[in-house]
Amino acid sequence: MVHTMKSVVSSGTGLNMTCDDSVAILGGPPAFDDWLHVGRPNMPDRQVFMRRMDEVWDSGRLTNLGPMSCEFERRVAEISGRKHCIATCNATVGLELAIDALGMRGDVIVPSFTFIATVHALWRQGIRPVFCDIDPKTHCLDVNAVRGAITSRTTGILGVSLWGNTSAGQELFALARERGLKLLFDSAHAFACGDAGIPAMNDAEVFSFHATKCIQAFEGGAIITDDDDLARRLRLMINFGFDGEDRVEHLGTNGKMSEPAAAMGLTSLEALDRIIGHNRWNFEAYIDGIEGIPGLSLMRYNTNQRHNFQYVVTELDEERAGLTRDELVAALRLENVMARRYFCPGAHRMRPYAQLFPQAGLSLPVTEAVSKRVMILPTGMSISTADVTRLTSRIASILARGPQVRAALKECRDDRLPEFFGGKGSF
Ligand code: T4K
Repeated sequence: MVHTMKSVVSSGTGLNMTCDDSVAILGGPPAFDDWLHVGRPNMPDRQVFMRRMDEVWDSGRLTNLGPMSCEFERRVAEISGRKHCIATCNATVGLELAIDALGMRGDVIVPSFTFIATVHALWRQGIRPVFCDIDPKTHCLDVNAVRGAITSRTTGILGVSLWGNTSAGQELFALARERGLKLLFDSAHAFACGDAGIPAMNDAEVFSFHATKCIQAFEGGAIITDDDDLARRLRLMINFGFDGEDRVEHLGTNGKMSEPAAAMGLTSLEALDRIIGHNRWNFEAYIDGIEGIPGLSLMRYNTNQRHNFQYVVTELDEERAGLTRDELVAALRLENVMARRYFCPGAHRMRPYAQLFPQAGLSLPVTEAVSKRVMILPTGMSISTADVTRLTSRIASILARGPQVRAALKECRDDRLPEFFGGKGSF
C-alpha cells in the first residue's frame, strides 16, 4: 500500500518538511502492507543453489570437511586477502575457538556495545570480560579507553568491527603489540569490509554468515588468520581435535560447517557484488531521505575502503526529534517496519554481567548514551530504494507529529508493539 498524499507540516523545530498526510499510530494506513525487516536474508540464485544441493545429495557427503566447505574457505580467504580461513558452524563457536586457540585467559578487554555473543564467548571459557567504552563516531572500541583498562591480568583484546567499521584496527594492533596482548576481532558484520591487500592488523578475525548477514550460509562462520600454527590448531579444534582417522591431537569440539551450509555460502558469495551494490543504492536513498529530518542522523562509512553497507545505523536525538528512539521504533511497528534497537541495553546491563559487574556502567558513558539512541533500519535485497524513500518520508511524518504520536502510543494496545513497549512484538 502506497500512501501518496503529501503536505507541508511544521516539525515544531522551526523547519518545514514534506510529509505523508497521516501515520498509522494516528489512525492512518500503514506505510507497508508487508513487513520490512532488519536482517531479511539476502537470497542468492535459487537454481544455482539447488544444483549445488543436488551435488551434495548425489555425493552423499553431507558434512565433515567436504568439498563445498573447503571451496568456501578458499573463496573467503581470497576475498579477505588472508592466508587461512577455517569455516565454522557459526560465528559464536568460531569466537570461542579462536579465543581458546590464542591462549586468552584471565581478563580480556571487550566493548559492551555489541551483540551478546561476543561477551558470552569469553565468559563461557572462564575469561573475565573487562568492558571498555567506544568511540561515539564508529561505535567501536575507544583506543585510549582500552589503553587505560590494561592491567597485569589482561591477556588480550577482543575488538568488534561493529557495523563493518574496521577503522580502529591499526591503532589497536599497535597497542596490542606494544603490550604483548593477543588481538582478536569479532568481525561478524565485517565480511568484505576494510582493506584486503594489507597485512593482517590482528591475530585473527571471525566472520558470521548467519542468515541475517550480508553473505549467508543459513548458519555459518569463519576464522581468518595469517598465522600458520594458529590455523593448524584451529583446524584440529573444529573437528574434536582429530588428526587422522582415530588420532586425537588437541582438545576440540564440533565446530564444522556442513555441506548444505557451504552450498548456500558459495552461492551467496557469487552474489556478493550484487548484494553490496544493492545495499549501496539503498544507503544513498537513506542519505537523501534522512537529510533534513531534525534530530535523526545516519552513520556514514569511509568511502575509501570496502564496505558491505549491510547495516543502516541511525541515531535519534530526543531533544531535537521530539520523540525518544523507543517511541519512534514503536510507532514504526504500526507501519509494519521492524526497525531494531541493536544493541540495547549494552551487554554490561544483561545477565549474567549486570549482576557480576554492577559498577561497569560507570566507565561506559558513551556506551550508555549511544545504546539509547541507535536505531537500525532495514536494507538488503528485499528492500528497494522506493521502500527507503517511503520509509524515511514516514519517519519524517511521525517525528513532525511528536506530541500526538507520544499521546497515541500511551493509549495503544496493538500486539505489534515491541515487548519493551508493553506489546507482544507480533509480526
Ligand atoms: N558478534 C556480533 C557482533 C554479532 O552481531 C553476531 C550475530 C555474532 C557475533 C554471532 O554470530 P552467529 O553466531 O549468529 O553467526 C540476529 C542474528 O541471529 C545474529 O546472528 C546477529 N548477530 C544479530 C545482530 O541479529 P536477532 O535476535 O536480532 O535475530 P532475529 O531472529 O530477531 O532476526 C532478525 C530479523 O530478521 C527478524 O525481523 C526476522 C528476520 N529474519 C531472520 C531470520 C533468521 C528472516 O526474515 N529470516 C530468517 O531466517 O539476532
